Amino acid sequence: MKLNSVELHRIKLSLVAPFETSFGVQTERDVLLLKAITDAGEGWGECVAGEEPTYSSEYVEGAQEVLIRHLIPRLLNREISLADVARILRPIHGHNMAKAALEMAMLDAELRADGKSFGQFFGATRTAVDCGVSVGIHSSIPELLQTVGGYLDAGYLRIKLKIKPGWDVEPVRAVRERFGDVPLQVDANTAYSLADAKHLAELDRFDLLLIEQPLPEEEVLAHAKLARNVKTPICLDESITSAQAAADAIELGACQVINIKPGRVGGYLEGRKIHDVCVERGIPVWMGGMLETGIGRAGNVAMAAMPGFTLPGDTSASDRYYHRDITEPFVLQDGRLKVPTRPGLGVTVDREYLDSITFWSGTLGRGGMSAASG
Ligand code: SMG
Ligand code: MG
Repeated sequence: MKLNSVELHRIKLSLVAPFETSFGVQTERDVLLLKAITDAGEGWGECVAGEEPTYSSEYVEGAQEVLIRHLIPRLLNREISLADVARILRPIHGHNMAKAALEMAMLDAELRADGKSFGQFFGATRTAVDCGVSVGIHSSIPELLQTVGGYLDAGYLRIKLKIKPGWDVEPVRAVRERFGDVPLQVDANTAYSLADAKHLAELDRFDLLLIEQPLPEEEVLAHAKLARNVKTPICLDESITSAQAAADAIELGACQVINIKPGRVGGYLEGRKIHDVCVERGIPVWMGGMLETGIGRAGNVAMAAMPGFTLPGDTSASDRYYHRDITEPFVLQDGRLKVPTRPGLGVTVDREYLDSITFWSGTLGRGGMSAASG
C-alpha cells in the first residue's frame, strides 16, 4: 500500500454532560481526525489525545504537530504493509496516540479495499459486545445515584465510578446500597499513593470487579505492593503502554486485569498483541474508552469482540457522549453494541455534519501542507 496524502480535521463536539475525573472536568472534545488517502482507497483514524496533557503526556495540538512534522512524512509515498507502520514510526519515541490514529486510518483504508471488517481482521468471536459506562465524579451522592439509575435503566451491564481522595468509599457504598449487586468497578486515574493502601482496602467490602489505575503510571512495582494489601483486583490503564509493559506488569504481580485502549498503546495492532499476552497468561482484558466519536467507537467495539475481552468495556452508546455523532449512532440494545460488519470500520462519516463542526483542516502530501483552512 502507498500513502499519497493525509487529510487532518479538527472538530469540536460538546459532551451531553460534563465528565469529571480525578484530573479535571471535561465539557467538550477537541478531536483530531485523519483521513488516509492511499493507492488502495481511503480510511479514517481518530486521535484520542485530549485537549490538555492530563490523562497522559499527549495532547491534541502536540499530536497534530508530531503527525505533520515527523510521523506522516515517514510513511508518505513508499510501498508499506500495515505490519511495517509501527516499525517505521518506532524511531520517533512516544506519541502513541498520534501513531495509533495514523495506523488506524491506514488499517481502515486497507480493510475497506479488501472488503474485510475490523471485526474479521481481529478474529472477533461475537456479533455484539457487553457495555459498561463510566460515571464521572458528581457534586453530591443524590446526583450520582440519579445518574447511575438512568444508566442502569438504559441497560448498561456494568457501572464504573470515577474516584479520587475524598470521593471514593462513600459513593461506592451509596451505589451498592441503592442498586444492590450490580457489576461495579472504580477508576482513580493515578490519584492515590502507596501510603493510601489501608484506605483503598476499605473498598474490599463492596465486592468490586476491580480498581483501575490507583497509583501513578510509573509506579508499577508499587501497584504490585498494593495488590498484596487489597483484595480487590488491580487493573492497569495508564501504565500499560505496550505489550512489553503488559507482560512486565503481569510478571511483577502489578495487575490482575488490564484495560486496553488502542490509542494509549500506539494502535490496534499493539492492542491485539496485549490481548494475546493476556490470554496466554490468564489475565482478563476489557476495552477502555476515550470519549470516542463513532469512528473510534467502531474500531473499539470490533476489537472488544475478540475472545479475551471477557469484561464489559467502556464502550458506551453514542448518546452517552454526544447529541449527534459524526457517523451513524451506536445504539445500546440489551446492554450491548453491535459490531459493525461492513468493510473497514464499517461506519460512514457524515461529511456535511463533519464539515460544519470543523474548525481547522489541512492536507499533507508530497508537496507539504496544503489547503489548510480555519
Ligand atoms: O469513553 O466512556 C468513555 C470514557 C471512559 O472513563 C473513561 N476513560 O481513564 O479510563 C479512563 C478514562 C479516561 C478518560 S479521559 C478522556
Ligand atoms: Mg482509566
